[in-house]
Amino acid sequence: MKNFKIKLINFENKIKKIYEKGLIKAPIHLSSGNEDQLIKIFKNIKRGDWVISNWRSHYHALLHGIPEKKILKEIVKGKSMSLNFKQHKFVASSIVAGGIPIGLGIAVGIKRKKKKSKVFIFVGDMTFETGVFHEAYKYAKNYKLPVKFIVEDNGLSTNTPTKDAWINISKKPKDVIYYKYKRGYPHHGTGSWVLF
Ligand SMILES: Cc1ncc(C[n+]2csc(CCOP(=O)(O)OP(=O)(O)O)c2C)c(N)n1
Ligand SMILES: [Mg+2]
Repeated sequence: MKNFKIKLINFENKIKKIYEKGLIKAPIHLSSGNEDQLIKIFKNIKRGDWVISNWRSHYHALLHGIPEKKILKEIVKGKSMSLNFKQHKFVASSIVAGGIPIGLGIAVGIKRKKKKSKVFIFVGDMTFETGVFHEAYKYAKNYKLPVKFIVEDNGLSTNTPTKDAWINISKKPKDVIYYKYKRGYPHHGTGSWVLF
């Protein structure tokens, strides 16, 4: 576990260095600060399960067993915000809530084919407040789909405190995995001004 935490942190540090040299000509979204929580969550995610992520997906991709080199190659190409590796059952969308209906559709397919795999859908605390999330949550529950939602709460929607924007923060249902963390980086970039 300790080794994996170091692997995750080293990976973000590597991306940071490459980005600050101006070699990644697209936004990057680092997290930092949620390594322990994610390592624990991914203990229950099998390689045959699907992981649906968002713009902040580097840790999810690494923890789902996608080789570092493959991820790095895509990030350097400018694909950090939408890492997709179908062969590894990994989907990420840069659209807020964009991955949710995709994950739901995959789960419907799994159920129809009577397969055993599950779909794990990661959402930020602001994405959790969207109508898309709540419709998908109800649908997944009503049709007993093999879906598990994980809410990653850093308290922020880009730079807006989520609770200021939404006032009545939704109650987290008991069957949703939920964890809090303090973002170690700005919403995107590294905090340094980069000229391309
Ligand atoms: C449809 C859409 N609207 C706006 C954006 C811009 N945007 C990117 S991330 C984000 C905030 C998301 O906050 P949260 O779900 O809490 O995720 P976090 O980035 O904090 O992990 C917004 C508004 C977007 N990507 N897609
Ligand atoms: Mg957030």
